Amino acid sequence: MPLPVPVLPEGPEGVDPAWLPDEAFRPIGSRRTLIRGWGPLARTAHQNVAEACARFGGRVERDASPGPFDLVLELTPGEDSSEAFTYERGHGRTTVTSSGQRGLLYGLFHVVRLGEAAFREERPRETHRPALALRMLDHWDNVAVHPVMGQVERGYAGGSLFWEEGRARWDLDRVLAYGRLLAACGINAVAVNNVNVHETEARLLTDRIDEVADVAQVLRQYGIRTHLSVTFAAPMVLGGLAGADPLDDRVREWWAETTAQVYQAVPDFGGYVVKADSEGQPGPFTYGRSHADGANMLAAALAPHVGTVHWRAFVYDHRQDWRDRTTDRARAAYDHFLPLDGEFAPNAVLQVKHGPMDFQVREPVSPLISAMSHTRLAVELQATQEYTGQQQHVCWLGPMWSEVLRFGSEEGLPLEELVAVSNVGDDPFWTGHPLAQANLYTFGRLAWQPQADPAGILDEWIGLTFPSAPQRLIDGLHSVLDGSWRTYEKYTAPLGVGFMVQPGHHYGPSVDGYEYSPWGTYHFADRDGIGVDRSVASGTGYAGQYAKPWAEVYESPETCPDELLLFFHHVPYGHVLKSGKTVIQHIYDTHFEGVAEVEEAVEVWASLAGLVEPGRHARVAERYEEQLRSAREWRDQINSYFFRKSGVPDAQGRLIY
Ligand code: GCV
Repeated sequence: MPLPVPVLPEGPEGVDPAWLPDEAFRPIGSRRTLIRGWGPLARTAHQNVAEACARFGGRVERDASPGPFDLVLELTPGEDSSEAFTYERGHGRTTVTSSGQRGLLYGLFHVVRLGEAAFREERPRETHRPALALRMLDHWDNVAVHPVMGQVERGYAGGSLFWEEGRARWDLDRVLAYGRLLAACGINAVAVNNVNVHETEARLLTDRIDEVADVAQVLRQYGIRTHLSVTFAAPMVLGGLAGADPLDDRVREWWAETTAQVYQAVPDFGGYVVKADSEGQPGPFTYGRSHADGANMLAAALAPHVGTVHWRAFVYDHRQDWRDRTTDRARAAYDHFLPLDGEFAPNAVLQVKHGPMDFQVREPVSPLISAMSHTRLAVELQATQEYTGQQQHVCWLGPMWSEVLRFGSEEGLPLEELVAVSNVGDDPFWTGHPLAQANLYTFGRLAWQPQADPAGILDEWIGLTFPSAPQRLIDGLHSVLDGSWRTYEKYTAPLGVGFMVQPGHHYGPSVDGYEYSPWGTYHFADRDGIGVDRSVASGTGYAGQYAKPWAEVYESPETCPDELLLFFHHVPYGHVLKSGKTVIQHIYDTHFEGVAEVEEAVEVWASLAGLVEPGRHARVAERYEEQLRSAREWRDQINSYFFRKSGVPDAQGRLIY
């Protein structure tokens, strides 16, 4: 029985279509498509094609309709949960097949990405499948507006997409549009609330689970499973128990019953995300239990429902004294978790930040990731630009993430899952800075294929977001985005030292902002030199947490890569880098260069006026003004600080205040 041609719910007014403008669907919408097979996501695929056809004059048919067809999307017998699809073009027809609902939808978006080429270029059958099973976004969204952090912790794109006026949004059209964008870059899971779980948000687990169900019901239409951040203390704060000891039977029963109720409300619920014994959040240490005990208790509650617990490894001492040179925050995750390797339940995933500190512009890859060979791992990236310009600055993170994912060996990191902290809010451009959308898209595509060339993904994003753009626009967009991470690195903290930011909000320079704080974030600059000695021979021993050859490479200033030198070593300002420059001259040069690169990008952007839709152009131009101001401030503060400390003048005699 053919379905009536449905029309997608009206898109939310005034919202940027990001990488799915109507125009991206023209090649499909102006042709004849056949969809074979039934199911919820086949229906979603049908809706998308039908909407495009209504706009561009093509037709979409179901099942047994007579041909000919330009495009056939077909569900084949087999594994229903498959995300893989085949693609081929021959005899005047493009065919996508999958045995899975998600696979079919991903196949459709593959055709959208190819555009006209999907109907012109002959292609033998090829199979596409994601390298990583879980590709998840964590939203640090609060339901209630937090007095210090606002609604979205470290959010730079307005309020929450999910929560409004203290509850789940009544109108979830925007969430549906979000689900569509995410599916189009391959993301299949979303955690809908902050890992710092406050009082109101704790209740999403129990008496407010229906609100989570509302959101899940919408995301499900695009193959996205919903996860929830929960507080380890939930049995006390919600269940009235005296404690939350993970080995106490009453506590375990409470979690088992509560979890069963969650699945009543959300049958395809993905599982829990937990930040425990970290930055003041409750955890198993209170009861003398280990992180494995804590994670396994939740894993046991989730196992009957095939759910997963994501247990975060971001555990460190945040009450340190800067005089204490033996405690090193960079060591903490490895020291805490390596002894537990092999102790985690099969449905417990350890979620590890990509670097050992906290999403700085440059960090080495966390040694824990390669070390936990008997534990399921997810690597956590940060799309929200907490330390990389807060979506005021253009900082496309594709190259950084790609370096992380390719670290160590030909195959890259041993991973099953990739997570990023979302950079999206209720801003009309989704990410505040319209060009920050490229980070979200790149994350999804890298999670699908971690070995992909990030510059190719960037071009894909440009092609989708600006279909039929003239070459000048394509080149301009590519040039302002492609090198922007390195530009940002140049004008901010040098050579792998981090945290030279304003305390609290983390925007803008403050060289000593975190230098005497309890957070374990020091650069130890004095009149003679700068950097943290993390060698085994004379420092904290962190370099020894790596396997060979990295332990040796990082151990000595002679072999340590320049860009991480100050992360691993304390050296004099006159130390000569592999580049041939001294550390102090490198600091001056990169800071002048970084600002010059921003000035150039500002000009490129100005030259694109008229080629970009005016609202979007104006938003980016306004952000560039702030980026330039801020980059100059960074340059001057960093240069003056180190000129004063070292007493060494700039070899080129440029203006240093
Ligand atoms: C959600 C950093 C951020 C915090 C964040 C924390 C984490 O410390 O500044 O806002 O809390 O990381 O990842 O848990």
